[in-house]
Amino acid sequence: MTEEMKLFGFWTSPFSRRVEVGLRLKGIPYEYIEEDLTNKGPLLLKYNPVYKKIPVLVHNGKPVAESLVILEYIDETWKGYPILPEDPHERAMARFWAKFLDEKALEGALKDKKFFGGEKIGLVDIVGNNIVFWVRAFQEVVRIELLTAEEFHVLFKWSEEFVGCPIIKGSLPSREKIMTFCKSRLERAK
Ligand SMILES: N[C@@H](CCC(=O)N[C@@H](CS)C(=O)NCC(=O)O)C(=O)O
Repeated sequence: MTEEMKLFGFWTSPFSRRVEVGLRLKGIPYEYIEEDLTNKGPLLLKYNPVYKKIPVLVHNGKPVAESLVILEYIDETWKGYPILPEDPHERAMARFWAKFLDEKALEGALKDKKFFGGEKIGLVDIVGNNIVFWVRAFQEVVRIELLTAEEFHVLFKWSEEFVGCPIIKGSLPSREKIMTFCKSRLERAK
């Protein structure tokens, strides 16, 4: 059976980016549909009537909403490239830190590992992509350094490894697009 995979997202959203990274790591082809969040389409409202938010993944007509739920769905449906560890306790820890990262970022969970997922990118790395993505862009635009190699060397090293990954690189908007967006936001805030 041919799989039909549609992702409703928005280009600045780190939440839809999480899903794109997950799909790319698994090698699953998908159709990306950019949603106008100022004028939400009938399909988004139909597929996510509770939150009316992107991302929504629609697999063979069946919608799944909420980025963390979608990542787990992807991981359970396609076995290649596991996003969550196999061991139940390690899985619980990955879920704990992923949830924690949704609110705060910290170096403790990383310790001396290359990625939160160990040697490979896993759930927590995917969830943490918004740190890399936005902190680095904004700090460049406002010319202040929040995530510096000196102060946060563990996180900094991780962010370098993460953005350096070909699959991650391919799923991020261009630097130019990010910079233009950050600058316009900054101007609006002034
Ligand atoms: N908890 C959600 C958050 C998703 C979210 O905040 N999406 C935003 C875009 S970044 C959205 O759709 N906003 C539209 C709205 O709030 O009306 C997830 O992890 O998927």
